[in-house]
Amino acid sequence: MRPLLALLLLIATASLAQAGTVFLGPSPYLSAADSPFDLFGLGTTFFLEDFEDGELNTPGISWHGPPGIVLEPGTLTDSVDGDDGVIDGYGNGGHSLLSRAYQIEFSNPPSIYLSVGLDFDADALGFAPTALGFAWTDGPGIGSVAIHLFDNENRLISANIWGVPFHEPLGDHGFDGATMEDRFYGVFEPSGFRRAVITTLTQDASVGSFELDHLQYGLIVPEPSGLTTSIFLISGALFCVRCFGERSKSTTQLG
Ligand SMILES: [Ca+2]
Ligand SMILES: [Ca+2]
Ligand SMILES: [Ca+2]
Ligand SMILES: [Ca+2]
Repeated sequence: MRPLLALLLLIATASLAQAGTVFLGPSPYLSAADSPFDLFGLGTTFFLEDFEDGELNTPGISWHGPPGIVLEPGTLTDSVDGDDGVIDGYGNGGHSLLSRAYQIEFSNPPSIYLSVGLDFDADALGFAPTALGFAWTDGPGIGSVAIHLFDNENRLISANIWGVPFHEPLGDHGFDGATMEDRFYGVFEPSGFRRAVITTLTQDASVGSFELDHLQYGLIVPEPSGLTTSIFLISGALFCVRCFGERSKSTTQLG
């Protein structure tokens, strides 16, 4: 097995056994209404960056590594469907984020890792975020999606790979902004995190980036009883390690 992939699988498997961590998705996502997080109200403990103002500028978040490129509305842009005002199967009229980080492993065939790195400022936020999600909107037709979370000492604390690496149906093999294949991925990590890396894994050498949208993150507080407060609107379409009872009081701010 390829060394980098083996490492990714090892840490993903280890983290799945970690108590309290919940991975969410993939689930269809056409607007913020499809988020499994409780988005009630706009506030101070949860944020959603939809890139519609052309920038990554919601509170307490910045690039780690190469900044992504915010795509303006256009024929190749694959925003979340509802951002252009109408859910019609296309996201061309909105803005999305295009990844820039690219790593290739020269196996046969070569393995390609496309990623977006994000830092979270706990001082600015007033807390270390415990929840992260996003909508994957475009990229290779065959591949997988991964999230890796790190603490304030840059130690990996949880990770997951959705799908069989390099073999899972992922994109729609088109570049026209269609939204049928758009999917939400997310994680609840009760210990809090300071950095996240979102990766698309593929062996399709013709694809050098992927698009995401609706980055969402914030504070979810476990209950004193030890049962984690559920801030997720659990649906049958969501994959979860553990399902919980109540909804949180977290609030959301569109960016
Ligand atoms: Ca639309
Ligand atoms: Ca958007
Ligand atoms: Ca799409
Ligand atoms: Ca913004």
